[in-house]
Amino acid sequence: MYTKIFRAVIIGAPGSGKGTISERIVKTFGFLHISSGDILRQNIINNTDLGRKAQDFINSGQLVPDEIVTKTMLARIREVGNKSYILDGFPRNSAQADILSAREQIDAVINLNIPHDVIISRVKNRWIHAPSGRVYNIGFDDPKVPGKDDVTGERLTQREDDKPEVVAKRLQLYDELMSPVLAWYAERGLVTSFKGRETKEIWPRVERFLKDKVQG
Ligand code: G5P
Ligand code: MG
Repeated sequence: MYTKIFRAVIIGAPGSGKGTISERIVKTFGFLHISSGDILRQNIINNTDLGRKAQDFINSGQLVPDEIVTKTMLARIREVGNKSYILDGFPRNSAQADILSAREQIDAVINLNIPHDVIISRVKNRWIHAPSGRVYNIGFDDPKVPGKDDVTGERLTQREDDKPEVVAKRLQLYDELMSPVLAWYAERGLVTSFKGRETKEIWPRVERFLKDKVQG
């Protein structure tokens, strides 16, 4: 459908809708979704060496050390090869952004700008199917059967790091570490920001933006 290879990064605070918007990008444009958080959570479920190393950092709202995440993410990007992708959750600070820019040519940065009060009320209602990364929200994107994943029927869980005190910490860390990363991408003319309170107002704008980019 779309032949041009496009490499995008999606940036936004915890709970801003990066996963939700990425899922729609996957469905509409066929991009691959590479989510550092999903990869780390899958590793925790599978009790891998990486999962064991990452678990305590994630549950307490801290970043997993750069060398662990960077190695994993670069390997995944390499695996993807010559395909369009949307990177979600990586880079997460200036050091990761430097490493990524040395390896990959990023075509666009989609910045989701959602007020903190909206985020705090959303994450309380978030339920996930951790093995796949599928995300639900009570009252917004309900599973067909309460508490069960639509595709596998398996049990949904809440994220350990969605507890209010951990969310507050993640939001603070995000502002501190991502402001310079956003500024760095903005200086290079790569950032397009989408401001709003709801995915239904943001998604049509992201869709139009990407259509112009991939067809242009
Ligand atoms: P993650 O997994 O990267 P965050 O904190 O960046 O986590 P998160 O929480 O996954 O981001 P999101 O993907 O931006 O949020 O948001 P989402 O899941 O799509 O939407 C949030 C909720 O709102 C969902 O329930 C969704 O259904 C709902 N929703 C969406 N739109 C609407 C709407 O319009 N209305 C309503 N009512 N609801 C809506 O990172 C987690 C941890 O992993 C480690 C760190 O420890 C990090 O804290 N990590 C890394 N560490 C180091 N370096 C890296 N690069 C790392 N990457 C991850
Ligand atoms: Mg996410």
